[in-house]
Amino acid sequence: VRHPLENKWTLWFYENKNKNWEDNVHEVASFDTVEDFWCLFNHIKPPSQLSMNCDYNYFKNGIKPMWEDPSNTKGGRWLLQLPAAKSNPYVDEYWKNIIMSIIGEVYNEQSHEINGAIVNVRGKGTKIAVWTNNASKDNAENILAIGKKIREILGSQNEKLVYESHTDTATKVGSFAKPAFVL
Ligand code: M7G
Repeated sequence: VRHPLENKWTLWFYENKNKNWEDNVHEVASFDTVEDFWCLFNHIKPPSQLSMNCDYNYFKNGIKPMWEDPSNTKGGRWLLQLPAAKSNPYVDEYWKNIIMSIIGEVYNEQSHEINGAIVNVRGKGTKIAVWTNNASKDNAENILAIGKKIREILGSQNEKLVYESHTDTATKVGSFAKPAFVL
């Protein structure tokens, strides 16, 4: 018996091969049942064992994990910045719980605003982000509801969460964009 998911999802993998950023991002596999998700998820390394400068991207099928995708151009991300994965006992757990939350559609009326989630494994630290499709200030209520749900999913560690629009991220100077919201 297979349990269908509300949406079909695609895993993309980023590996730095000194090409254009876009050419380093590759589609790996898609799934639309709980069983196929676990088969894939359990088959690949968790973030803590991934090589430096790699990303996993889980996005709704049809949405590319890039600012330029029409579903992302007006969107943004809830961002969790953590110490480097190898030294952080929470990274894999957080990542698993975040992915389960998006494919399980736990975001209530805001579920349709969720486009995907990304983990960036970097020397300076690991980033986990949930990408949403509407970063407009008018949408603050929904953005904050999603952020609070993410906080719930992460549990009691009280990690800092910041929301940035992709426009701000793409045009930032230095390491950080000015966050639109902080939780
Ligand atoms: P990152 O990999 O998200 O984070 O962005 P990092 O700085 O911790 O490594 C690194 C760089 O990759 C950005 O400054 C961009 O040059 C490029 N890049 C990242 N993303 C998510 C995109 C994207 O969606 N579109 C394009 N064109 N470039 C991107």
